[in-house]
Amino acid sequence: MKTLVFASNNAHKLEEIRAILGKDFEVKSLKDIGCETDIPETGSTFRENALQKATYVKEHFGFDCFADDSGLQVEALNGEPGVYSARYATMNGHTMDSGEKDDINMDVLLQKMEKEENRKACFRTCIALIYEGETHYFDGVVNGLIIREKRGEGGFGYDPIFMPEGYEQTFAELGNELKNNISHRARAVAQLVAFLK
Ligand code: ITT
Repeated sequence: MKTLVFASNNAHKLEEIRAILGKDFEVKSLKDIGCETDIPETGSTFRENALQKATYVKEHFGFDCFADDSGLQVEALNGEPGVYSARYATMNGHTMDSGEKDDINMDVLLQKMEKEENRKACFRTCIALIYEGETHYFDGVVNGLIIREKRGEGGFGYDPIFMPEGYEQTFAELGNELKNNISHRARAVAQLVAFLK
């Protein structure tokens, strides 16, 4: 059995990937290898950030490793919030508790989009894998529209304002099971799994 580190402490993401790769790979978290650093993500693309995290683990801990980075890209905003998705409101001058972060990020985006007719957007994930001395990338995209008000209670982040192509409900209304089958992350993970298997 091979050991791979997933450079994340997001329990939900870890559980999901372990369920898929469990029989063939031992997937360790950052905590499992004693990495307590908040690994810097200073790149200007998802790919750069994912590689930065995977490289950090390889260089400091020696394990083969994969890492992901994701976010929302809005066409009318030239791809914003992009790599700044998690801290979009802060970058636009707002201060807040971490509990309100998702809500205020969405408010900032909706306000910028108020007069905008072009509502096209996509969620994007890039996974960088360092495996047996080589680097591989796996991308996942889901296209959709930014609606004008928040709808639904499920998911996280920008889910209440994102309606994926082919559906009349937002990611937050569709429920986690369906979302996790069609999401950007699911698509990137599916490619990673196909490669590893
Ligand atoms: P890590 O510790 O794994 O980095 P994170 O919360 O930063 O966790 P991502 O890098 O995957 O997760 O995503 C960055 C931001 O992009 C996230 O905080 C959300 O605002 C947004 N985002 C990413 N995927 C999303 C999804 O499926 N639904 C809604 N928003 C999402």
